[in-house]
Amino acid sequence: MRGRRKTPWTPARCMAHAISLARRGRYTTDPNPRVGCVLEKAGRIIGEGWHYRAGEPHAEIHALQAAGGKAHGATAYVTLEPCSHHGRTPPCAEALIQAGVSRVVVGMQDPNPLVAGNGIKRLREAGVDVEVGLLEADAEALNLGFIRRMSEGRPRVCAKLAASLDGRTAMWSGESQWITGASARADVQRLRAASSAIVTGVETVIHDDCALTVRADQLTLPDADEIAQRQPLRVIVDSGLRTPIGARILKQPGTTLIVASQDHAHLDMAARQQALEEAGAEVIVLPAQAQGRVELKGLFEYLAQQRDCNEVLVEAGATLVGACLQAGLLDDIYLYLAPVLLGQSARALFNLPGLERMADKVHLKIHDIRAVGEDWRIQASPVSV
Ligand code: AOF
Ligand code: ZN
Repeated sequence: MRGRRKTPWTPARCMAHAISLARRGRYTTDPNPRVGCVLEKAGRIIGEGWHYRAGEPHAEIHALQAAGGKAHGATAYVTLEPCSHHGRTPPCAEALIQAGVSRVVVGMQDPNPLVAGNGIKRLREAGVDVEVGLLEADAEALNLGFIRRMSEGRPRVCAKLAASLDGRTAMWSGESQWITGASARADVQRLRAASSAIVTGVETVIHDDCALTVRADQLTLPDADEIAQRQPLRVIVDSGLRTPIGARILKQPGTTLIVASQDHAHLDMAARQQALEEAGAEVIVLPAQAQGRVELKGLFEYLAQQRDCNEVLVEAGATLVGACLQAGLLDDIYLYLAPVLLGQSARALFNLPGLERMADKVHLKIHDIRAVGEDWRIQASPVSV
């Protein structure tokens, strides 16, 4: 009887496997990128690894450790260019050279200015054969936020919204819990866990007394406890420092950052700031835009440049998400639609001042629609026409 032939480990299959390994770091590597590595020799995988957490070994090091002496003469498939710098860990390009790896196939160049082609250069100088760009788009898709921060100094920004089938997010009174079901809320937990920061507005904090944390018991992932050890930075846009001292969000593990606007500096906010700091918050003051509101573009740049945020999730009311949308700051929208109707006196999803004629309508491109429990999730991004 003839044995079943195994699928050969072609270069594309090796890289696809490295990409799936990288995804295992989806919720834990922040602020580092997700990276996977496969070592192949004579048609066999002799080692593999992925980057799990910042400060811990990079993907290549795990793969080299698994392969041991067999790494000599092997081909490494790495989703991101091997690093050349001494960061929290020593350079991976050096480790690959020392192990005698003869060929390295790279998914994409590292946009980190500390690396940016130097890893590839170092490998080539040492006589290693290097190819760049295999499954590049898939390698990039792993780290859209990291790429954005490194190359443009701003994060990738997504908004999460939940609404009834008639597009309403809350009753007129502000009552909004809960529109969507438990499965959709678990899905939001995963969105949060993959984010560097969650941004909300002071009105949402006042009305919902939300915690905006990642909760292990709601994550429905095998390593939920490990994942929940890292809490995304919680950011409250609160130009006039109206966050209640007793708000739940201030008592959660991790950091709550309250962002006030310079225009309110004339008010005597020092006492208020001190009280909020004593209640556990960090308070900063950023430039203002119209009506004394915090300038959102500047806020996102601050989050990328000063707080290492790759991916920011906005979970806020119609005014703040509307302002983000109108300022062209939203990359993607995750809209959960529940099979309920709230009626015409309930609140709408976005406040978009100035939108009056059909010609003014905002266009979206829908990328994905899926059922999540009883609800539907639409993923869409704004497009200019
Ligand atoms: C790699 N392989 O698996 C990862 C890389 O502070 P460190 O030492 O962890 O370095 C972080 C930087 O290293 C990060 O910004 C990115 O440029 C690169 N990440 N490189 O060779 C990996 N995670
Ligand atoms: Zn490295």
